[in-house]
Amino acid sequence: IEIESQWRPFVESVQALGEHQWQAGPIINGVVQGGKTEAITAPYDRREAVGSVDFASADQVEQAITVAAKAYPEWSERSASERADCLLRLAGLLEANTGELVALCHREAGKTIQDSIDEIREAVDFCRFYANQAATELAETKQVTSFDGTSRLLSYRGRGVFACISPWNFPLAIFLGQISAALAAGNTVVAKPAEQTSLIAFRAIELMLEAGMPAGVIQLLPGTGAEVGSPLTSDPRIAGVAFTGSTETAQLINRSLVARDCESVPFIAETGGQNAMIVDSTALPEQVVRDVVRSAFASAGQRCSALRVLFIQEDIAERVIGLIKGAMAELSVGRPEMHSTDVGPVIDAEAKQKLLTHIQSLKNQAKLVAQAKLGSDCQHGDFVAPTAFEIAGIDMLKNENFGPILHIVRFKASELEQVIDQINQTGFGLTMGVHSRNERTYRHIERRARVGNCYINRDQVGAVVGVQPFGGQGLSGTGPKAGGPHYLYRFTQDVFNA
Ligand code: TXE
Repeated sequence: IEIESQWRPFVESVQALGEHQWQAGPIINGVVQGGKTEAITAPYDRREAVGSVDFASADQVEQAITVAAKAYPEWSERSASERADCLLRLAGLLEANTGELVALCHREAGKTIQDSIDEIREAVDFCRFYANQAATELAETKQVTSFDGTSRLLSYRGRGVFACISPWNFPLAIFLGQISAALAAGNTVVAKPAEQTSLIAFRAIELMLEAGMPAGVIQLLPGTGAEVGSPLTSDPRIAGVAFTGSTETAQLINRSLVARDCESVPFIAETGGQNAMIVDSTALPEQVVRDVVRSAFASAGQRCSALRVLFIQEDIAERVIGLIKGAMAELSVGRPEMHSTDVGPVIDAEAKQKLLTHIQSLKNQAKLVAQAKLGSDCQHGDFVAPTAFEIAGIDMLKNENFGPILHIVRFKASELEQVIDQINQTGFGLTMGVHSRNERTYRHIERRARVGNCYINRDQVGAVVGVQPFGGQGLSGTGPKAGGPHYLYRFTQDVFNA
């Protein structure tokens, strides 16, 4: 009852905006521009129109960078607290418009109401966190004394125009997380949201302008990676790139920066994972299953932190797998605004096809453990039934499978070190989970795991701005962690004065 009453206002705003159509396009110097129009439909029912977006052209990429470059000197000269004030006002406006943003996030990205609420809250937290950090830490001038006794004053400045490129799976939180850090640090920004979620990004930039952000400081370029992202990141006037998305795209961008001999251009990348959980025989099976189901299938498995490969010690494997089967039979897959829905749609038909192809190929090579049933309301949307397979080893998986698919591997107690080695050898290093009641075991695994975030005896889906910073290593990202104490500094340069 309590949860229902928390949800009610948001469900009501989704219903009130039921037929509403949103429009979006490039925003350059505060003016909305036209472009090639794309229709947006809801992932849970492709018959339902959500609105339309105009994608930016190559000329508009050029213009947006010119405007942002011109606005940089004035913005970077402003005090950190003035810059922070704009972001704090934005945070207030996001809160005031949560109902609309939840509706938009739900309809455009297909997120459940709870995921949509969490999304808006995280975006608000990012804006406040970087604004407050800038207003306190970047406002100070520090005295630095070198080994020969000479003193210098150290202050921080922005770098210039930052390109911020974001994914669809956190269409507001990651989008505004990158932008708010870049702006708070004194840069101007050209932002390219994921092509699937341009509407919510557009609405956020409208609110940012309403909050008093100067028009030259933030430019929005909806469009595809090839047509907008690539020319944007390869423009020599770009002083830094913040990117969140797949490892493949990050590698492409990195190659183009290296080809331009741009080692001095910071490339802040947060990318994919092949996240594992290790369960030993001392773990509590019921708790393991609750956390496994949430880690693998929450948000339809479309979280970068989501569990992909579950390693279970042989002795309790039968019991845990039996419970997983039972839990998956209970999963409700369907329209995301329903309170009873556990798993909503995936983002689009292409993602669905990729996942179905993976499921089909594993059916020939591995043992199908369980597959949840699709609800009767799934036929017009991009739904993938949560599926679990038992596989021979993690090396069978070459890519990240970004959806509700769980792979299970059994291991013997004597093989624990090899299991950790195999996980580390994937080259990814985003999240890992451990379930064990033996403190020596879980501390040992935690020490050996080459991952950004290790979760012990809990689910594997958490990032909390300022409290539990998030980010990976290796193929999963360049660090430092978003929402942590060092992230903001990657957007600054040190300035020393005598
Ligand atoms: O990525 P894509 P998606 C990861 C997650 C998964 C991915 C999902 O693990 O791998 O993000 O996002 C643009 N030049 N994380 O499918 O396709 C593209 O248009 C420049 C990790 O959207 O790589 C979009 O705006 N840009 C995570 C963005 O790149 C290009 C948290 C991402 O697209 C481009 C969340 C190009 N050549 C998701 N091609 C973490 N580690 O924190 C595409 N784009």
